[in-house]
Amino acid sequence: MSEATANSDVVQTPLQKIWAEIEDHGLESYIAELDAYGYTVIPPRLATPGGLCERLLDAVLDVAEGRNGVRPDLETGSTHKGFKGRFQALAGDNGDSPIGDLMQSLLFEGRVFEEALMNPVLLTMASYLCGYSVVLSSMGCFMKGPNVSTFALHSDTPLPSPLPPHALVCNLTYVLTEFNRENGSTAFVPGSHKWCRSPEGAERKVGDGGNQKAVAVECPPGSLLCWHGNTWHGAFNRTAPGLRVSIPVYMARPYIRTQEGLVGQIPDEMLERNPARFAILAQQGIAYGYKNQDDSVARGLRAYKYTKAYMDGEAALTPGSQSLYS
Ligand SMILES: O=C(O)CCC(=O)C(=O)O
Ligand SMILES: [Fe+2]
Repeated sequence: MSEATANSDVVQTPLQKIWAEIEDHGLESYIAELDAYGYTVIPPRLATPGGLCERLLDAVLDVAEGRNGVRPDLETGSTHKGFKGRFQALAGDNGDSPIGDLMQSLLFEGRVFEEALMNPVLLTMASYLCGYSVVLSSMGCFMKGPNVSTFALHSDTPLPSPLPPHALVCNLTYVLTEFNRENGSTAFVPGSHKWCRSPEGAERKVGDGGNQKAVAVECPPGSLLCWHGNTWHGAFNRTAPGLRVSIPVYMARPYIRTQEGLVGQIPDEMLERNPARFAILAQQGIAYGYKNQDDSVARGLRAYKYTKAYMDGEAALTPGSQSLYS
């Protein structure tokens, strides 16, 4: 690090801290790729050590069995072939769900999902893209069997175009089964995060006769697929037997409307067993969204309590620093 970047009078503490984290985890080349192309794949050895991928896969298979009453068939995909489910309306006459089954609100389904959220590599990528005040917007699971419908290209930024160049949201997806085109992997348009707009009309189509700039991502189970919220992406349909399973951890800056509404929903024991940052990630630092006067006071006090605990903890780690909370 140069003399200037080591000096907190010159470079803000959050920038110094995020760079130190990137170096600690050996993520420099993935950050470069993310900046250049709008997405990157972090390999399993860095993204999911300690059997995290296998434990997440087991856990989502259990959730699927619990919610749908049938154990998913990973080998043949027969349980999810041509799945329509609640996506009947989207599917059209000859179509099926472009994303298979979508199981939402996983954070409450077991400790392994808390671990997935607190994964230091995932948090480094999220903090780099959306700041240290980033929150969880949603954590769900896509479970897709053989299907015919491709998933149209879109950006994840929940705003009309033009989009700001910095990431308001980011997507950090745990890849739990092999991703390639035949397996229905995610499609990306490299560099599209710099265009600051969402795709429209014919440029949204994935697959034959579709957007020729869309490429299939290829990576092994256990990878973490990370993208800037503006990056154009969708998915190829799955032509191979079996299931494609992934957990998108969708994160947002705290002033962006989130998919899940977690304020007041997190049990105290879950907050107590996790570090102070967990409460911030779980939206407990957000005061907006109150229902009445009493709720506005309660939410304000709760937000102050959890934000202070997080900031005090960070300040103790780096005495004399400027606020990391940006
Ligand atoms: O199904 C896919 O691979 C794309 C998922 C997606 O669009 C998302 O998680 O935002
Ligand atoms: Fe998306």
